[in-house]
Amino acid sequence: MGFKVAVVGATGNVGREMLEILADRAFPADEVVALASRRSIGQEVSFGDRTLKVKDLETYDFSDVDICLMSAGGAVSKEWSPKIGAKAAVVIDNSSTWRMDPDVPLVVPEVNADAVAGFTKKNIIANPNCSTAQLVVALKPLHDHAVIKRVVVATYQSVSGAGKDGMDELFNQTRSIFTAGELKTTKFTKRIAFNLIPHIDVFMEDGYTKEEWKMVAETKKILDPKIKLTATAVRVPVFISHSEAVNIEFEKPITADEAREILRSAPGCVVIDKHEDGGYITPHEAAGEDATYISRIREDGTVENGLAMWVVADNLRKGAALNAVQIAEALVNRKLIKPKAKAA
Ligand code: 11C
Repeated sequence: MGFKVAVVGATGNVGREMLEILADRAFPADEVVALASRRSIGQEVSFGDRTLKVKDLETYDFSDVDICLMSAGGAVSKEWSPKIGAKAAVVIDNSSTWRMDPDVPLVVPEVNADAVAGFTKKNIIANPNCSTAQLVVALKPLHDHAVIKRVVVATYQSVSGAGKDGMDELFNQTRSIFTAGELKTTKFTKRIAFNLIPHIDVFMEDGYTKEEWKMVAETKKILDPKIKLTATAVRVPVFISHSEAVNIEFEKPITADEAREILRSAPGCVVIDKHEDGGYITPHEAAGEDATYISRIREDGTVENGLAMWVVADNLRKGAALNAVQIAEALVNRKLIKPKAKAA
């Protein structure tokens, strides 16, 4: 007897990936339901070689749902994740709404899988921001070896992080530039085609953006509150995959060769680091893949025990949908939940 899994936000970029990944990884589900807001009812979405008709979130009865993967935006999560949790379904929530709640675990399975056990207070587990997820996957094994003191990161984030509207805006602007059409800017604050925008999410009082703040706060919660981190988050004209230039200062010595060896055998990491033309990963190559790729690992002689590296992952997969499914797998593998149908 398998689980009943609901995917809320099933027509969005991340919801579609969640369905694909559940099917690809043969998650032990007897039934998968696709849910969304009223305007998407009746649309069809792919689940393996089947299609599912999208049902209405508002009227759905969650009583027999075991696991709910939620990716429908912050407002929907705020209202619905507690309601669904109250029906004894474990909600794995991809929004930022619950991440900093002390009663909600924030989990990247390669880093803190055991934290899933803390779901019981609210029946909610939070999925981190995409730019944090890939970063902590790469930092964790190095932290275990040499203890990270400080991280300086600059991100190069794809437009899919801003949803389908972000992808459409890059596509339409690029086409307009070549066809001398009207250049419309609605999703982003400035033109994104053939440009970069050093601004993701809202501005905070200290001049950082919320995206940058999330990387700091989430890294502390998932990996280690003692790590100091500063970030500059930049939107780039790439459709899928976030890239990060990461500079790390450690307490103990670590060479680039040691870091390469550690990362080569670390869960979720793939090292592509040949010191030759093309011997590194680019976001285009990481799109559609599950791994967090690490390239350009080198010692930074400007600080004691410093390393620099380049980290790339598919933001819709490791940054969102894959991480959520891995959290569900961690619950199942630890036998922390069992199918309601079986319990009845
Ligand atoms: C972006 N990282 O690229 C954001 C998207 O807190 O889950 C995900 C925002 C979040 O725009």
